[in-house]
Amino acid sequence: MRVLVTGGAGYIGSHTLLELMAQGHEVCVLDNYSNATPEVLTRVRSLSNGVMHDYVGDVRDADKLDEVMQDFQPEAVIHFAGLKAVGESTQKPLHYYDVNVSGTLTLLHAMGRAGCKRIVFSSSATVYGEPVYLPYDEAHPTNPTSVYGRSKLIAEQILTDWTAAYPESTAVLLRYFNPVGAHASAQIGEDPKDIPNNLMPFIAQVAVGKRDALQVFGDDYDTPDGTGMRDYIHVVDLARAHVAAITYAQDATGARPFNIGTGQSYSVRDMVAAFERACGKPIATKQAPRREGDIAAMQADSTRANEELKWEAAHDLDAMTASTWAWQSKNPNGYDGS
Ligand code: GDU
Repeated sequence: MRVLVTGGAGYIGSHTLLELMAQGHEVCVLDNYSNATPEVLTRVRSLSNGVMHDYVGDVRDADKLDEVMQDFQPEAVIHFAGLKAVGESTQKPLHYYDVNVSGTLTLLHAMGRAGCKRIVFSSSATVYGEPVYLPYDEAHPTNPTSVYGRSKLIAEQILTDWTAAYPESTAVLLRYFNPVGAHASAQIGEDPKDIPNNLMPFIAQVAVGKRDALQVFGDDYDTPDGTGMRDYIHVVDLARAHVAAITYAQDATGARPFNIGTGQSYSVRDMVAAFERACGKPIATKQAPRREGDIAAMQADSTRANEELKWEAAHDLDAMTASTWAWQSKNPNGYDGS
């Protein structure tokens, strides 16, 4: 299929491009490089013989979207383009709603003008909010606790209403758990611009000597070692879930959410220990208070994705940490070093 990938130069988008092209899909990237660099696509091209087009532009720019749709004639869109920092979303709520909600609306209008009826949407487990039960299944109540989480849920609801009004359309809503890891080539990976907000890139930067110590946010949660527990998923497994979603969208109609996780969860201390095994050196840590808004533990029930998307996670924790270390040690300054 011809697949338009918004935000294709980002962390998850770039890995997805490679998996799509490996399965023979023709891809077209639209990215505004607000949190990415064109070097990503240079590397993706060097790793694949597939067909990839690319445009620089913003998903809120209707004229640019029309140009891309007219040139490329996509049969499906994977919509990654968006903002994702939970803390920042509280400081800049209108900006988050503008990019994540208005961006999705502008894209849907452009798809309508171009006759494109399939979309795979980059959503998040954060739409569930405080767990009523675990593991979360897709029927779990949605009650996000941040502006970021609400922007994702609102976009999901818009997509659901859109498919209800246009019966031939389909929206696959992928609710990601915690993506980590890097491509086996160690050529592409996660490259946060400032101080990393997330655990794995922070640990990786301590290991490579860019940061002194990891702050462990909270040691008094109701978990076996007192630190927060998450369902970490290898980014290549997550990328493959998008390929499975594209295949599913070929025949499906309507909107359907899918959890994309492994069903296993690990604590902050588990992650530090696993990373120490991967890099062969100690990771310095400092105990810190709980981070506002964090929950104790979360974990996915991904049975629906296993059954309906015919997808399952294949990489274990050691593969996640080893690939992160390979990427970080070969690219200590991320894409800037090239
Ligand atoms: N943590 C630390 N120190 C750090 C960073 C994180 O101890 O420097 C801890 C957190 O307290 C938490 C765990 O590590 O217990 C994971 O934290 P992350 O920031 O890596 O991930 P979150 O689960 O908080 O959030 C991520 C994404 C969100 C959202 C969410 C969905 O950042 O955007 O999608 O997953 O589950």
